[in-house]
Amino acid sequence: MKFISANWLLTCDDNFEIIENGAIAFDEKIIDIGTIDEFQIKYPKDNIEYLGENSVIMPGLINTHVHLEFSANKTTLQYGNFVKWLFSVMEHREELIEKATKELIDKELSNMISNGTTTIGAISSYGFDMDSCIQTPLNVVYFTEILGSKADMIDTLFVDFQAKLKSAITHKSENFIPAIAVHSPYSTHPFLIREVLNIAKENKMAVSAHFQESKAENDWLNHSNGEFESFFKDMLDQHKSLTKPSDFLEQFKNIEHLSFTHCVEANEKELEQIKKLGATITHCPNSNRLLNNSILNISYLKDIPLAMGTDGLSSNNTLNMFEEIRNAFFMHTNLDSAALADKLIQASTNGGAKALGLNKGILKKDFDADIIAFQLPDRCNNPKNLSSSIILHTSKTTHTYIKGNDELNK
Ligand code: MCF
Ligand code: FE
Repeated sequence: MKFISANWLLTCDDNFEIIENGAIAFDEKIIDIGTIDEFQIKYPKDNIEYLGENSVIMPGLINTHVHLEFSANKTTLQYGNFVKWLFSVMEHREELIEKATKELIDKELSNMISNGTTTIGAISSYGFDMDSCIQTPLNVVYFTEILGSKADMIDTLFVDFQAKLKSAITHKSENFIPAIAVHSPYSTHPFLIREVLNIAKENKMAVSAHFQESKAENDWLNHSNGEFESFFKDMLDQHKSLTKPSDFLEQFKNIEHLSFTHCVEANEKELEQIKKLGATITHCPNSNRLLNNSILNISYLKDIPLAMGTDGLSSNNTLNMFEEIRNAFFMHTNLDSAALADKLIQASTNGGAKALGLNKGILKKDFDADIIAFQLPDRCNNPKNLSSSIILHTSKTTHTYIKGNDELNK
């Protein structure tokens, strides 16, 4: 059993309890949690390692949505407009995928560990990131993606999807968990959606989908016009949207661990449906900014659970979750800064675990010991300022424990 202590311990439980001078005992799971004083009485013979001045202990960060196969993009893709970006992905996809070698993906995963991430939801379009995801110490919920709207391609696409999913299932382990991603309502045929969701239900798999990411998507789904019209006509000879947003959402009933990424254009009715489905919204603020999509209206979400993701390097310059939530902190100017900071930290831990269906994200007895620690540059006098101090001053951790092992100090 290991014992560590710090000036501040954020449990990220549902009440966002913070313990000043906190201590935690763990092996693979969390065994006990309390104040340093309590621990000294309870465990008089054990060495409780103090992590230094202005130290903080909190749950590891959960990056609920990332596309590792696009990790080679730096300056290739066209930002500033969602449809132009999509065209540029189609044009450069082969070269980007080829450049995203195992070494490159491994390097990104190891950077994530240094940046305090302990779990990712990896959306896999091709399966080329599978070996890296199996070998990394990170916990990976591995989403095999289904994508394709052309009726004459459905059978081929489904066979290909089944083969990739089967391969993921063969490698299932405690820290590599197969799951299913539906790319989006505009790009995936309703037949494929129905079939893959049946598989998800039978196997109790987590499911994720991009939803209402851009105005172009909203116009196309509701009116079959807008910026997507020429895209579908020219690329796919398709003249009408295959589904309405609410019909798309209806298909996701009875999925236990469900998340929709982006949702920046979702209207009140769609948000109500998302809430009824018990789903989480995954917010990827950097990606929304770079593709000139809207800023998610967090107040509009009311009590829909929130998680955070970086999306891929196809629409971001970093996979560092601290940098992601720092940008979100500056972006949502209509919210009180301290309350927003708490919400973003909660969404990056507890919220991510809920979206992915994991026993993580909270420092509490019997939860997995995915724990990070770091030091703030100076004393924090008030727990009310702790989350914003963390978000403003942290990019890396000194300790990243995954199931009780410190992956930074081996
Ligand atoms: O979330 C962003 C933007 N929205 C949609 N798709 C992607 C994102 N980042 C990467 N993608 C992938 C997606 O999984 O790009 C491809 C899909 O395989 C786009 S479809 C040509
Ligand atoms: Fe994405």
